[in-house]
Amino acid sequence: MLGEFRLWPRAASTVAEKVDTLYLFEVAVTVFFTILICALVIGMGVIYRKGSRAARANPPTSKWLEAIWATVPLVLVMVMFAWGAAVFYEIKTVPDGAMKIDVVGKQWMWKLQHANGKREINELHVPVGRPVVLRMISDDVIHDFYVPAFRVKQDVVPGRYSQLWFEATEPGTYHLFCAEYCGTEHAQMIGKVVVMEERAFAEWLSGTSSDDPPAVAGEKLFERMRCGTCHKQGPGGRGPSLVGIAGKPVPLKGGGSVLADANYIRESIVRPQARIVAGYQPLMPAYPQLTTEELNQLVAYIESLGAPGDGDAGRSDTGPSTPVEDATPPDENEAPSTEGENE
Ligand code: HEC
Ligand SMILES: [Cu+2]
Repeated sequence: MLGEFRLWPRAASTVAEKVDTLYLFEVAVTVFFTILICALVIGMGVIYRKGSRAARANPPTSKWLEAIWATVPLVLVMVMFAWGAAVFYEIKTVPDGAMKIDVVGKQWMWKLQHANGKREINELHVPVGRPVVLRMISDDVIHDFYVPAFRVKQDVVPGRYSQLWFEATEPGTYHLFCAEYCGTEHAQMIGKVVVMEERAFAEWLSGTSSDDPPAVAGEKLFERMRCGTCHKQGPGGRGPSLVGIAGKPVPLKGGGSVLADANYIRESIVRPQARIVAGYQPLMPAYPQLTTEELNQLVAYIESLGAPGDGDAGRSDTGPSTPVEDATPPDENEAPSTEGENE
């Protein structure tokens, strides 16, 4: 609960205990060697103090002793490395079908939006026992989304999406902090994560919301900005069709290709000249007037255009990326399904 004094934050996510176990192991190893080394330094200091009668002739030399004190630390450090890498990999790998939530950090608040359009400020409601993935971006300076009880923390930077996933294991209310100093009111940039039972969450989520889902808002914006004058749904436009590009490799002018993840799509709108699609002219104007949220909406809309499966591929920017050689050919039988996962 908030406000209660504890030495250790509650462990309320699937990774929390794993992080704690690793952390305790490292603390235990450190404490053990600190005590051992201090004891030896003090003990030897006393035994061999000036004027003591300790035998000083023939100091013992042993190759075995040296081998041991080189090998034991090496093994311990390699265990920490392998164990740490395994836990890190788990924290960084978003499970399939995770529930998607948009996060915008700005001085000095967290703005969140669920896939059905419902918005929250400084408060995030999530269901228990279900993986949730946050797609985060900053409106201004670097912030950092930190939920101690979940043992997850991720920088939220301007101009680029980062992501964070967790699965809460216990209903309750948990602290949310900005963990990157971000200006005068950084200390006020706090909030809470409310973990609810699935049923209560569904009820909460379906409660009144006057906002369109991001993808729908994005479609309206796409029309208002007249993006469709160049981007037709089929071939023949001055710009490429955007249907089904999300999560697929896009061939670039001058060779090579790039995975059309959220960051690429966003960049294509903000700085169209940065990377030009093969076979097209650099005709697209930049859109510096679009706000962070509008860009999120356009990205969500483009991802929803015939995205494979639940569109997850387009949203994972740190997960295992698809090597270009493995790319599915465009004629593969892949019915453009709607976002089945979130509703
Ligand atoms: C004047 C025509 C024109 C307009 C208007 C236009 N685009 Fe483009 N767009 C292009 C062209 C040409 C390309 C391909 C060349 C390039 O990469 O810049 C492109 C590329 C893109 C890409 C990358 C596509 C890919 O296959 O990798 C995205 C995403 C995109 N545009 C989104 C938009 C959005 C969103 C808008 C409206 C806010 C918009 N465009 C308005 C001409 C246009
Ligand atoms: Cu901040």
